[in-house]
Amino acid sequence: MKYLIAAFISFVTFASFASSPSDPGSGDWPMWGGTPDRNMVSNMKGLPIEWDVKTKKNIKWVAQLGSQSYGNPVVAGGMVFVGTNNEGMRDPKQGGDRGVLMAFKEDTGEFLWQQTHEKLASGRANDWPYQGVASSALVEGTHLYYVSNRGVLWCLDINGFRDGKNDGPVQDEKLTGPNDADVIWSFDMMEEVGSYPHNMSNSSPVIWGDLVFVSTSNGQDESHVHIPSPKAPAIIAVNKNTGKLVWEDNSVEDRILHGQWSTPSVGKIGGVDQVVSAQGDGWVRGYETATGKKLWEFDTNPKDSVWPKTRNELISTPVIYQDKVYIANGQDPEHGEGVGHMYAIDATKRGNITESGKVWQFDKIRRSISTAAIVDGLVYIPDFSGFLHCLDAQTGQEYWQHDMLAAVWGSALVVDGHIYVGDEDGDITVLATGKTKKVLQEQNMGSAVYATPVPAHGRIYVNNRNQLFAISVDGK
Ligand SMILES: [Ca+2]
Ligand SMILES: [Ca+2]
Repeated sequence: MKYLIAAFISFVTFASFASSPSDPGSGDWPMWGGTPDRNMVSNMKGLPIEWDVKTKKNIKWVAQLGSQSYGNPVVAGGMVFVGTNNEGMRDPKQGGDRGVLMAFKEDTGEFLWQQTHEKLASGRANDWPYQGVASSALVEGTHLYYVSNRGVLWCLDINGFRDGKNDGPVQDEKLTGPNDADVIWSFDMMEEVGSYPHNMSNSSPVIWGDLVFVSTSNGQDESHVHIPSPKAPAIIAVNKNTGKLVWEDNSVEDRILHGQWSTPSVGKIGGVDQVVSAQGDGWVRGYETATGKKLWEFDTNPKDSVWPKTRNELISTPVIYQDKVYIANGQDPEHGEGVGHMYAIDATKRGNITESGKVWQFDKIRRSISTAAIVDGLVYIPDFSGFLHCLDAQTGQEYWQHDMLAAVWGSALVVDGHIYVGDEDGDITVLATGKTKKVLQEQNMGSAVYATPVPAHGRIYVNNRNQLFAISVDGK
């Protein structure tokens, strides 16, 4: 009887997980978006909707980061990992301007270890001063993957040297103390595939099977006319165990409008495992995961649009939901506000699907670099002009919008009937999900929030420019 009950419980668990592919199902938040489809939703319950960073109400802990933090936190293996710069220097031996990935203990916020990267000698063209590590890490088992400010894809041991072992084929780390990173392997995209990242490398890895996928950030040089590496791929697939290149694709060729700062997504679409990549010519492309065979491509810009006034690039991450891809276009925040377009794309179609794959187009969004959260048939997506939109996932009809009164760089997280979204003024607004707008709370984090709040084990983790917060009801 006991075994029967156990079997039944595991069946129920599997069924509830299967019905919500966008929830990691483990209580962790191990990658950007939580799951490979990148849908910013979670099934978690009991998260706080109000807190106060001044009085410490519902604040579990606060950890110091650098002065600018564009990476988003991920939570796995009892740790929180986040990208930042080196202005909160943890080790005087590693001084100066660097990109930094930091690991903290999930329960206490104790700093555990870091990996730092000096800036590229080529300077702002490839590696903008003080912007640090802008990639959100991915954790699978004991391995952590991210892209550094130098355009290198890293695989590290999440336990560093604190496990008393130097893991992986890389054994010649110069720093091997308890606060240093244990490297498994690395893949230098500038050296290996000739990419020339424009201003920063920021792709957040995604894994499917044995492959890890990242964008190369290949782009223009500082002239904003010339593309130094027109033959370099926009997306690569690397074996997650060996760090060897498996496939690459350069459909974008020399048509990059500016940079390539979107991040790939993966899902089963129409029964086919696809990696979806938003690229520097404003097109979104779908590939067979195992082979890199291109399945479809979709232009997100109207034919008569002109760069940079009305034609946009893609910085937002594509979200895969019920065989469709949801994405908004926009531009580098430095370019300011402007017109944008949002699409639902039927990714079961093949070839150039700009017409045949267009399920709907929404033109009342402004330029957006945010990623959608889709739940119960509703899409929640902010834009860079500060409007949060609620759209019908099937039709694109807008139910409501909310003016945050400041630019939004991050994305909305939806969990337990609540929408959390941060803005450049440092406010995090919490709204109720549903077809009617309802603002529940607003709280200020003390400095700009470029990141997206993430849920893990009953807490919310979010970073402002220089601090990482763990937020939970009664500081649990
Ligand atoms: Ca180790
Ligand atoms: Ca090692």
